Amino acid sequence: MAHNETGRDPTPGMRFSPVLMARLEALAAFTEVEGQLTRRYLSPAHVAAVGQVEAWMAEAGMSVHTDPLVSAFGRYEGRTPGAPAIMLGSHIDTIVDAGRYDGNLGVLAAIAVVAELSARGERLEHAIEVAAFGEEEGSRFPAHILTSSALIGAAGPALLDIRDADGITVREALTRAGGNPDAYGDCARRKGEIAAYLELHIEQGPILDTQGLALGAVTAINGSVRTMVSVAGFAGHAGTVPMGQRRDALAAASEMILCVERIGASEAHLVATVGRITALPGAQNVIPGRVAFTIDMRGPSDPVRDHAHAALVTALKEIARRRRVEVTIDAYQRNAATALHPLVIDVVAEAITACGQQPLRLPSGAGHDAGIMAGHCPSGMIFLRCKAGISHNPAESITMEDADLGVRVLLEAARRLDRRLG
Ligand code: HGY
Ligand code: MN
Ligand code: MN
Repeated sequence: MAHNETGRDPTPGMRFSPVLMARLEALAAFTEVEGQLTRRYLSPAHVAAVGQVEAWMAEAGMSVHTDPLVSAFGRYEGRTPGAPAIMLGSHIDTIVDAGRYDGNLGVLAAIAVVAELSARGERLEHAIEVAAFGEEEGSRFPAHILTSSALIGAAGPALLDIRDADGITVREALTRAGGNPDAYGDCARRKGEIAAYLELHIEQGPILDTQGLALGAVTAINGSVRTMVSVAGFAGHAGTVPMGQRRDALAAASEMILCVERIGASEAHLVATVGRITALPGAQNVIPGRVAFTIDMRGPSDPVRDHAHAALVTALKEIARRRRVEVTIDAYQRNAATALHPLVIDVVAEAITACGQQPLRLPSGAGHDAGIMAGHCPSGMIFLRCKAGISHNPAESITMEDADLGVRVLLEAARRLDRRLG
């Protein structure tokens, strides 16, 4: 893209997205399940995708390395080798039966930005690093935004003992995937190595699409608390135990789940979701004795969210008492609501304007690696419109035109950040 002092793009046209969209399709083939995109952290599909992303990084002129937790990094030096980097990143792990763009778009668009700089022989003051994080979703291990947390030094040895649904530990999975579990501490970057972090990501909500806008400057990321609830009743014969004598764990959990929905709807901007449930022994003719389900509660205000979560815990315990079942409630991961950096937000808004679009400033209901990086360096996000806000669904979609705009704005923002960070 030709670049002039006004920062306005004199050559509108889809310069980047034909390759970008083709690569997003190609990357979607790295899946655990034929016919859908499921690429959980450290699966063979994820490890193969890391290899493909690193090949594209190298092709774009970057030096490449894989860290001990199997995140991929590409580095494009600035005018002075070894200079602090502007990191452009996102994640390449996915949920089960995912769309193509959640996470993957940000990583491949960042590679397109470096390819453009490289093709033009353009060097910035700062290096550019591209990060392809893993286990952002937490769809394999109950520990989301895991590898970006390790990058900022927030991971401890306990992470290696976390188990997936099959009982495999992070340590075992890393060893199988060619990672280096005992060197997880080496993932941590020193303060100052990364001057800023910027992530292009689909909005995963309907605001941009509803307002007919392509891009947004993200102001904050909602905080979340992830909880595992276990209900213990008493298994029995479905045909013989009178209804009044049952301690039915699934019926109790069902009443609890409706309570999650009621309390989630009790505050503006608060949301609460039960995404997964297991009922054992799971036979048609047995009264369920044990049930486990997840709760994902989020909101822009930590105090409001925590107050709602406390009310929910009280309500679940009351339901358990009344139904004579045992309940254990493990709030295993909390992430604070995070404001993104004012300078980065402004630069993103300016870059959107420079690319001929109206910048909307908006918060993110979804969690992102940027929420972790914000604790380490000035961080921000560019949201790209996705059709009807659909995400965490294979129907997730973006247009070729918007994808091209996304790369151009990411490139423009990187150039502007380079000048503004000093
Ligand atoms: O769950 C989230 O908000 C993100 O998609 N990991
Ligand atoms: Mn996601
Ligand atoms: Mn994501």
